Amino acid sequence: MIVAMLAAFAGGSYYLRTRNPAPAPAPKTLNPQSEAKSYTVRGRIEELPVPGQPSSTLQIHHEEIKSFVGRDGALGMSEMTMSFPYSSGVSLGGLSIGDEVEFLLEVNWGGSPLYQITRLTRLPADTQLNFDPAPGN
Ligand SMILES: [Cu+2]
Repeated sequence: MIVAMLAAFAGGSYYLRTRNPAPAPAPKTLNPQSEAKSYTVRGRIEELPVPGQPSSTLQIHHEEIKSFVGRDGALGMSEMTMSFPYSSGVSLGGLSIGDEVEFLLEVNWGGSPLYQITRLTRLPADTQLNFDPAPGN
């Protein structure tokens, strides 16, 4: 009895396998929006989040990121000051405005958040960042 049931089950499963093959795995897409990328970036801290002030952010003037792939696939991001979300593992303790830092920026245009800093270290105070000189300098 049990043997008969097993045989029937095995036969049924064989039937399903042969008549309804599983769909092939989707081919890996080359769409940049679904590719997670990370960039090592240097910059200077312009603003730090202040506890109790939700509008305050981690703001960094970052160097040009030549290999950056934008949401539309465009290559490169110029130097600019912008706010960055950061992961819970990133400690900002001991950092001050004006500090020069190197950070890992993880970008996933198909994810949430779209981008965030996942690692950040302070650079030596005499680090020369590559910023365009301000007009008149
Ligand atoms: Cu930017």
